[in-house]
Amino acid sequence: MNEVREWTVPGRVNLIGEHLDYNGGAVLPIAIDRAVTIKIRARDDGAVNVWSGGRRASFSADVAPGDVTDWSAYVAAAVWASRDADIAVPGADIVIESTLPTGAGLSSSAALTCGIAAAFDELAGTGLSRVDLARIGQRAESDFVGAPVGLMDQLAVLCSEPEHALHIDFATDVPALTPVPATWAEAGLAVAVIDTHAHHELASGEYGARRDECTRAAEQLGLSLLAQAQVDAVLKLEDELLKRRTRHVVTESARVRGAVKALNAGEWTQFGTMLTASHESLREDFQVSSPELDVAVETALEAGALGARMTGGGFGGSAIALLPAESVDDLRSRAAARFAALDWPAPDVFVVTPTAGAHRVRR
Ligand code: GAF
Repeated sequence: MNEVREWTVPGRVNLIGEHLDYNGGAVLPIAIDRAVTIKIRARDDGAVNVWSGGRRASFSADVAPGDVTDWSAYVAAAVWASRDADIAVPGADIVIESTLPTGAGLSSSAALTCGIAAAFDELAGTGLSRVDLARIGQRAESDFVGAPVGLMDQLAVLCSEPEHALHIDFATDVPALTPVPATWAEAGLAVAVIDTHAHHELASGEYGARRDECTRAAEQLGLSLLAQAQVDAVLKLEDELLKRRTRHVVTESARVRGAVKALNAGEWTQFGTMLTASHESLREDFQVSSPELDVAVETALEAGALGARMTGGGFGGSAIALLPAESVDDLRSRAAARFAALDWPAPDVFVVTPTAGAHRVRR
């Protein structure tokens, strides 16, 4: 009987730098202390069996895009992308458990695909780098599931270090990764997630539409990537929509630079200001927020947050707030009351701390 191996793969919260990864900009996520656990045992008969939340699915290890479309599609996608990257997958039994909500914009899908790729890589002894594994996770989502995502989430869940944010600069073909100490807890502050329960779905058209708009704006500016645009780029465009998208990318890039300085210096008021300004830009210029996310951010600011913003792709999902640790309970009750008044289900509010990327649990 083959040995069972266990992997823990965290979700992520992006502190700032939204919709910049696919534009060649820089981002600043943390891996969080909510995770997917993957127990995996190799099989030699070419079958893949998956158990999760009382459900079971089975498919062949030589699965191809289009073959699996039910709840196990992300697992099938990771199997397909791993094999396509020359990792030998002879079959497997996989049990998945999670403390990471799905559809909350906290990268449960990246955690699953990257964790499975990392586990197969280790079982097969292929020895791929974490960046290569991240690309396998990205390929699984874009070419199997049909969500044309960037590479931020995969790198965050694979490469983060405990107590650090991960600055990822996508200006070059191989992204540059720099851990930045994340010390807000020492100042009595916390980062809280407000999961709005408004479903977020990247495979639906809006995310891809934003990518296309950014590509068009870059083309009109004669750039290969929109994050290369200078401050005056907006003046050179005629289309009002493309001006807005470009303004977000240019100003968000500046905010990431400012936020990294503030994080390094422990300038928390300044850091918070950047978060809130990022949300305004995502709401007005990039137009990826939602009523639930806007109310979550407003409520966090009313509860005394130094800054708050939506995190991840948007169109639902979660917001984050940087606030005094002692104000988290107040935020939770205010958010419950605001959402109830609007007939929305109560959001989940929980504190997250920066944790390590995917790792094998050794017993
Ligand atoms: C989603 C995508 F998966 C990321 O690649 C990134 O573009 C993000 O939205 C927006 O910053 O999480």
